[in-house]
Amino acid sequence: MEFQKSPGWLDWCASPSKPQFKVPAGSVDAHCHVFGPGAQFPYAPERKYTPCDASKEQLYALRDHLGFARNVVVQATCHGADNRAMLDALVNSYGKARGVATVKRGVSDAELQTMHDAGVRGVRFNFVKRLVDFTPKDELMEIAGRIAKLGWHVVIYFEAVDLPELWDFFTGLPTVVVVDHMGRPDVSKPLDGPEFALFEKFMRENSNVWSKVSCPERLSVTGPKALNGERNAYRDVVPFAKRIVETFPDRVLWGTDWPHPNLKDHMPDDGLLVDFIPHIATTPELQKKLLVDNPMRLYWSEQG
Ligand code: 0GY
Repeated sequence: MEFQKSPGWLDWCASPSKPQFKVPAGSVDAHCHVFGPGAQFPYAPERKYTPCDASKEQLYALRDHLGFARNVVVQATCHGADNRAMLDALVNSYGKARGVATVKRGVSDAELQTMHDAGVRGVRFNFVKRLVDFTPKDELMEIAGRIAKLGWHVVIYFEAVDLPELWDFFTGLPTVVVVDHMGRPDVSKPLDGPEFALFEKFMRENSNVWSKVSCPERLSVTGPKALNGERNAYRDVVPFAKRIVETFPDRVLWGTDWPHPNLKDHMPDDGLLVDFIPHIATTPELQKKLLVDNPMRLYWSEQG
């Protein structure tokens, strides 16, 4: 099938630089996606955007280029609950990729088991209104109860302003809960203001809640952008991510978010994005927890 990219779509960076920061051996890119290719794995009819293709081969070439050892491939909303492209990436990764799926209430136990065997270890519940249609919370809670039995976790994606309304649902989830991109804080607001304080309270009071300290390119207001050799990019996001890494060092993950869906302003150089890491995890100990120990515990626990 032929697909037309959404107007203004920004393609991923085809020739990223080599990061100056050498990630520790065995590092995991714990948030990335594959898109199609559309001709092989068509985009979902209910999608809110049509991306450029971004194949498993291209993802794994980036992994090697950046010095990572493993990936966690998160189902992208442009594929809806059709997990075939993500599963195909997992089963062709030689065990170096795990996945996070999107499932509906109708999914069978056999389908869940097949996903588990392929390497899926979580489901994603998305509350970002521009990306997905509403799914009733009782359906999500029912899914959470079923996947908990497989030892999976729930990944949640939401905007900071929606946390108060979603709080009771999130704190009622029976699994580990992983927040995408720190719950999308507005980094133009104070670090110690009420909005980010609520997110810290969410993590502090709920020891099953983890956070990805990813996506500075999405959260940054004043940059500078990870382009043209800038190795100290997105400085306005650094205090937020650094605070979470230092307060909850055993419950943080990092990912590239390649191929960076829906960026409107610029497409980062992924090598320079990796150079963001030592600004938020400033010691070798914190870097190893963030990039190796934590993701291995969550996604490759059988190797622990
Ligand atoms: C991200 C962020 C976005 C998109 C998706 O699955 C998706 O379509 O997650 C976004 O547009 O903010 O984490 O990749």
